Amino acid sequence: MNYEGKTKIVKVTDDYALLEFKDDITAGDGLKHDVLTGKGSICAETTAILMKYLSEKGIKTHLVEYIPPRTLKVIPLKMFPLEVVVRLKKAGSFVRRYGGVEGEDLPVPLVEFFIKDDERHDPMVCVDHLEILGIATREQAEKMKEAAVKATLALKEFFERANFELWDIKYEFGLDKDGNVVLGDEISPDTFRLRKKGEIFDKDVYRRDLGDPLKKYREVLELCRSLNSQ
Ligand code: U5P
Repeated sequence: MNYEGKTKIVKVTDDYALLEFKDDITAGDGLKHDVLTGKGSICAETTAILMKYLSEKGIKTHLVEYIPPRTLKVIPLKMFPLEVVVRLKKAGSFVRRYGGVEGEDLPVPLVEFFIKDDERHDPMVCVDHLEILGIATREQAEKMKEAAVKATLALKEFFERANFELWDIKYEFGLDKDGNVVLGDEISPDTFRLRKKGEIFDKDVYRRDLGDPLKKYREVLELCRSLNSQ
């Protein structure tokens, strides 16, 4: 069975799934859309490096192997229709909702759940919604929260080695065949905010029309390659 999303094609076979990264970039619930040749391979390899790092830190991910240039072999997951955001600093929709200054520290990592639904602009929900709407049990929600914070602190440490700041990040989780909560989808400049001395290395370059996003995405991949080989 095949599924096509805004930025990926998923091909499910008996034992594995293949996640093919497209060159598309979107923002604003899919209203802004472009094709950047080479983006798919950059995001696929970046995801592979970061998920391998996270699995070494004890976090269960769907990654089996990177198949160059733009595909990941992964274990099939039944995905929760959710985005799990962890914030270390104030930015983006946090600032729009609650105020404050971009880049200000949060005292502890903040976890937010959003239902994936472009038409409703991805409504933010709490654990009670997840239970009552039948999206996830309280226990599954707690597991997502715990894994998301652990992954974020590990990635923060990874990027800090090169003096980059991880501001926030979005994860997607699913259940494997044994019912374990496993980290799926991707980890790339599409899904996190990464800064160095005020310079933007993530999709905000595209969202805010600040230049060539691909140049920054390439620099993040080079950074991941070099930190990974240290
Ligand atoms: N994010 C996504 N996909 C979305 C919405 C947000 O990956 O559909 C990521 C952003 O790139 C950012 C974090 O790193 O989640 C928080 O985004 P925001 O809620 O501040 O827009």
